[in-house]
Amino acid sequence: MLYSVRMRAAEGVNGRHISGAERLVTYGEVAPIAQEMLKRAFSHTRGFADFVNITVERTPKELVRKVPLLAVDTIEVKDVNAGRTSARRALAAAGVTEQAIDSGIMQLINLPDSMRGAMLVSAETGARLDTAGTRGIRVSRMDIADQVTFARMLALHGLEANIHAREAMVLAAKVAAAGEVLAELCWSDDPEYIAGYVASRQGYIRITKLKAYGSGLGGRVFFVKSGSDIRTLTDYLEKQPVLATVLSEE
Ligand code: WAQ
Ligand code: MG
Repeated sequence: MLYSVRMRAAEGVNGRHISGAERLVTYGEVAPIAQEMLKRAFSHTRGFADFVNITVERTPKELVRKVPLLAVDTIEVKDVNAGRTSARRALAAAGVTEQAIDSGIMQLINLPDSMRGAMLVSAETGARLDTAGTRGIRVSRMDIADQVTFARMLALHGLEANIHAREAMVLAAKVAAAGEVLAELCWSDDPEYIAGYVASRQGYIRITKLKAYGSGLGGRVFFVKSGSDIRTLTDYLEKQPVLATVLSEE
């Protein structure tokens, strides 16, 4: 039996999003992880959380789907402009149209504030496809299958102490494994974390600067193939328990 442990912190029950976290762990890890999440919720750079929700849910192992972790590559850029250009190039290479790239980036940078979830955007037209509004679709119930192998792989990239990258790689692996998603664009809503990534089945491309230092506006855009069933995709992203496996040590 595994346990899904999820945390969401906000300024008030339906207030401004502060932070969230998702893990899928054994019984013995539930209490320490819940405690760690609580500590995180109360010490976040986005602000003070006056509402914290931690959910623990039994998850039978038989329901868990294994997905491959993506190969990691880093593009060093000199500034945000260069970073966004690299992101556009990577999205285009993954098959997202220019129109959808423009639209996805505009929808992200025009948000009044960061959402707790992601936007589903057509990879062809750039139109928003989900109906989650300012809440977004939250990917949940995922973790890494083997922490030890993952730690070794992160260390090879000099990322062993980088919790942002660690969590993002797991999320990106789950998202890329959805047949409906062509590519993902992300940068953090943490004001001090300026790196982001473009992910697709071809890999996880880290880009060292995707937003200005100090900005609390981040987000995720999942570029969805045309003709996809949005209900099926949303259900997979929110509900399907997933463990990501490290395929090879690059
Ligand atoms: N499901 C869907 N969207 C999410 C989720 C989730 N579980 N968690 C966060 N988001 C969305 C939400 O709109 C947030 O505002 C936004 O993404 C940013 O979330 O390799 O830390 O957790 O160095 O702040 C990129 C790492 C880190 C790059 C991204 O995102 C690297 C990060 P954050
Ligand atoms: Mg954040």
